[in-house]
Order: sequence, then structure tokens, then C-alpha cells
Amino acid sequence: MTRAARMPPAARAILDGDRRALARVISQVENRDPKVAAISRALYPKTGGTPIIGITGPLGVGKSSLINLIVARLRELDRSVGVVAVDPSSPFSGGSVLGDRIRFERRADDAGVFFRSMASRGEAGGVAAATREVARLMDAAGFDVVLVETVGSGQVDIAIRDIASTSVVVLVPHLGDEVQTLKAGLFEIADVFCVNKADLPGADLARKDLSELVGLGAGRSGWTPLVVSTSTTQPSGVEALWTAVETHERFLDSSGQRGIEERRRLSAEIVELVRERVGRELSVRLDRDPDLRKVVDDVVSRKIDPREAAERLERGSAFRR
Ligand SMILES: Nc1nc2c(ncn2[C@@H]2O[C@H](COP(=O)(O)OP(=O)(O)OP(=O)(O)O)[C@@H](O)[C@H]2O)c(=O)[nH]1
Ligand SMILES: [Mg+2]
Repeated sequence: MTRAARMPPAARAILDGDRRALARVISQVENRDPKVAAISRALYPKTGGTPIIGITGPLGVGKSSLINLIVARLRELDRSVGVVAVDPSSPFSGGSVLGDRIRFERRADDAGVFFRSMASRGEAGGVAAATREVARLMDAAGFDVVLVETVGSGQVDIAIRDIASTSVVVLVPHLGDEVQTLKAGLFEIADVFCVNKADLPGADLARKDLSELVGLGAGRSGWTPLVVSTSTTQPSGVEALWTAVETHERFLDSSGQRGIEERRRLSAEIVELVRERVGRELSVRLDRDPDLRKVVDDVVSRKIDPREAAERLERGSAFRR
């Protein structure tokens, strides 16, 4: 049987641009439906050619508003775009924190745009994996660009750099102390900094401060993050923001970093999948396998410490079938 003949009908439909099939499979991803594995596997060879642009930053800084404007701009240029937003209705807040969050504009009659929000409930690793999966489905579905909105503020960061080829970190003037605490983490992930709400006082200063901070850093792998400012209410700066994104995408190609970065991301994904699988299997066996229960007993009774138990399991056959 050829590979094509083995392609699941849902995968075929996604490749053929069937948006309802795409929506259905995304729901299956959210519901952890085991049928997704075969579909993803069949689609994987068709992926990798689409820029995945992460738009991340603290709650309420204007990420969704910016995405609406970027989408409008891309549609003017006749480029199709898929958007996946991880909804920040986190376990911390028990729901949407801000009453005035911007919804994505419905463009029901435009097949060149596809929006999807995903709940961020559940452990961060699972959300990151599902988000990556959905971005990849959109890639396979043939969109020219995929945008991923995530809330990134240290604790609730979902590792956008393991998903996106370019990461935009959105901030607003007067984040003050927050910026200090965010800084370390955000500098790791930002290819482009966007100071949004530039219509508010302090935007120029914030931009200047950021530019200075960026200039101090050595720059990751030959890239110094670009700093732009935008306002979605005026609106202004959105073209400059998109130009900065494209500049970074071009840098990835001209410097050879694209391949290096992709290899890093995929390695991390493989490690994560093995960790998850081995971890799940091991927990079950620690509970059920009499020999392994004995090892846990020895830790409980303080005969050995957890580290030694782990080493014993590694040396033994616990990780093999
Ligand atoms: N003054 C001003 N307000 C803005 C600007 N951009 C967005 N806002 C407002 O900020 C609020 C939050 O905007 P969103 O686009 O929902 O922000 P977000 O970052 O997607 O929010 P979450 O997804 O909840 O984290 C809304 O009330 C917007 O109208 C801007 O450029 N200037
Ligand atoms: Mg939003």
C-alpha cells in the first residue's frame, strides 16, 4: 500500500483546504483524541514551510488587538493566515480576568483566515503540546503565516520559543517593576519587542529603555532583538511591527539559524514526548510491579533516598520492557 493510500481521510481533507475538517481535528487535539496521532503523522511531511509567529506578553497588553490588525494587513497583501490563541482563563483566575478583552474579528466569509482559541486549563506541558499540534495542523492546511497568541509572564509561560520561528514579546508603557521580573525570561524569548499602547504616556521612554537593554545584551546567535512601538487604537506602528517580524524571518534564512533553531525545537519536542511516555509508564509500574514497589518501600522507610532509587531504576530494567 502506498503512503497516499494510507492517508486518513481527515488528513487528506485538511491538505485539500477543507476548513471544517481542520476545525474538527483541532477539537480532537483539545480532547486528546487518540485518532489525532495518525492524522498528525500523515501530515507531518507537509509541514515546516510556514513561519510560525508567536505573539506573547502579559495579560491585557493588546496581543489580540494587534493580531486583528496584523491579520487585516496580511489579508490586504493577499496572504492567508491561521491564528491560534491560548485563552488565559487560567486556574489562577478561574476565568477571564479582564472584562474588556478583545475578541478576534469574525471573518466568516473569508477562507483565507482561520481563528481558533484554546483553553489553557490543564498542565502547562499539555497546553504547549496541544498548541504546537494546532499550529502544525494550520501549517499543513497551507496557510502562508500562522500566528500564536500566548500569555507569557514567567509563571504561566508556555514556552513559545519551542513553537514559534519568530517570537514577539508585547509590553506596555509603565510595566515598571513587572518588567524587571519579566525581563530575564522575556529577553530569552524575544526576537522582537513591541511596546503597545503607544498612545499612552511613557511609551517613548519605555521604548528607549528597552532599546538600551537590548543593546547591552550580546544578542542571541547573532540577532539583536528589534524594538518597535504600536498603538491599536490610533492605529499606528503595525506595519513596522510586521516588517520587524519579516526581518527576523529573513535573518533566520540568511544566517543559517533557521535550521539550527528548528533542530533545537524538534529535539526538545522529542525529549518531552519521551519524558512524558516513560514517566507515565513508570508511575504505573511503580504502583503495580512488586519489584518496583519494593524500591519505593525502601525510600519510604528511609533505607535509600529518592535519587538512589532513580539510579537503581535506570541501571535496572525499569525503563525497558
Ligand atoms: N489605549 C490603548 N488600549 C489598547 C491598545 N491595544 C489594546 N488596548 C486595550 O487593552 C485591552 C486588552 O486588549 P486585548 O487585545 O484583549 O489584550 P490581550 O493582550 O489580547 O489580552 P489577554 O488575551 O486577555 O491577555 C482592551 O481594552 C483594548 O481595547 C492600545 O494600543 N492603546
Ligand atoms: Mg488576547
